[in-house]
Amino acid sequence: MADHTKTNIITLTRHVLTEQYQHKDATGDLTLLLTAIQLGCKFVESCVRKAALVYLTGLANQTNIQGEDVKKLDVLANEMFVNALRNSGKVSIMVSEEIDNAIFVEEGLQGKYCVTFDPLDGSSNIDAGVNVGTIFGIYKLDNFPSAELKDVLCPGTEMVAAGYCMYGSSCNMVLTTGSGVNGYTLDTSLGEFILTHPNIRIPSRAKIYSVNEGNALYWDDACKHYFDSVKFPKDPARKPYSARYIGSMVADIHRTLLYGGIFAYPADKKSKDGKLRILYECFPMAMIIEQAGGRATTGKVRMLEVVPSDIHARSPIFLGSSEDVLEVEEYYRKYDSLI
Ligand code: P6P
Repeated sequence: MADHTKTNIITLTRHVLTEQYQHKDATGDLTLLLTAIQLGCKFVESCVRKAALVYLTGLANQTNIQGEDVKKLDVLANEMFVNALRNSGKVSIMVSEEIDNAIFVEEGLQGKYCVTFDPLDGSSNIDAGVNVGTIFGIYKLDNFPSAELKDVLCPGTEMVAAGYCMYGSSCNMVLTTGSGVNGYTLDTSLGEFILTHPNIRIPSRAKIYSVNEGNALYWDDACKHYFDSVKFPKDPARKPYSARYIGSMVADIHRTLLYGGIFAYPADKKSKDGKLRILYECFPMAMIIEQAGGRATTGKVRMLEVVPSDIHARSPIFLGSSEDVLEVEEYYRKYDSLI
């Protein structure tokens, strides 16, 4: 039998359609929405790729709601995703890390989905050539065409899909539509995301911890004792964990998903709710990790069961290999502390 692998290419669109057809009520709308997201990611990939060459990495002399200096690439990425999602005709509400308020799409272009996204997470690392990424979560409106803020201020368990696109040595999209996690690599010659990592499963445990230890002075007791337990194991048979922290969430999560271990951005005395935003950082990554067989917690409760108080609300988060995250939960039960 001839090898047709090279001509039997499974693109992201074909793969999602195959999954969609397994749902009797599928209309193809999610597939078309994901096509718009793919366009945004391809655009951002091309900009990040040449950022240094066209001086796109300089500050845009603006600040976003987070009070962070906004780099030009952030502005470009945000505009691209807003336009692509609006013109897909499949979205009624958008929440962007770069925009203070939710965007309600005008009549005539409304669709039955809500999309939360961080168009370019980790952008402060761009000048150093560190991997950055786009993170997104997708909700389905229960009462379309009615669309209200409460449709996105709900638990992460309501998401129907979540994903990220990492811009690095290659461009990798990781996506779940609720039936497992798949990875796709952008073939720039075809302009298509190709299925390269089918059915990703996270190891149940791995000796890697990923946290910004520069905040250790401010951690609560549970956090301090947990990380001490993996750095200075009491059991002589257990080796210390390795430290891996990039400071770009998409890159740290991608490594955690593939290699296992634990990623954390805990609450601390400086930031009582932690730093990462629930709707477009914590929830999408928590859904991906759970769909790959891992766990995601605030320390006290399942991450996906949190109800955000506002669209830019933050939360502490620990996620990764199930056995490692279960140990964190034990420490929080034992020390019952959250700043
Ligand atoms: P820190 C990037 O700014 C980001 O939002 C995430 O991508 C990353 O995980 C985190 O902040 C890093 O924060 O305080 O460790 O620099």
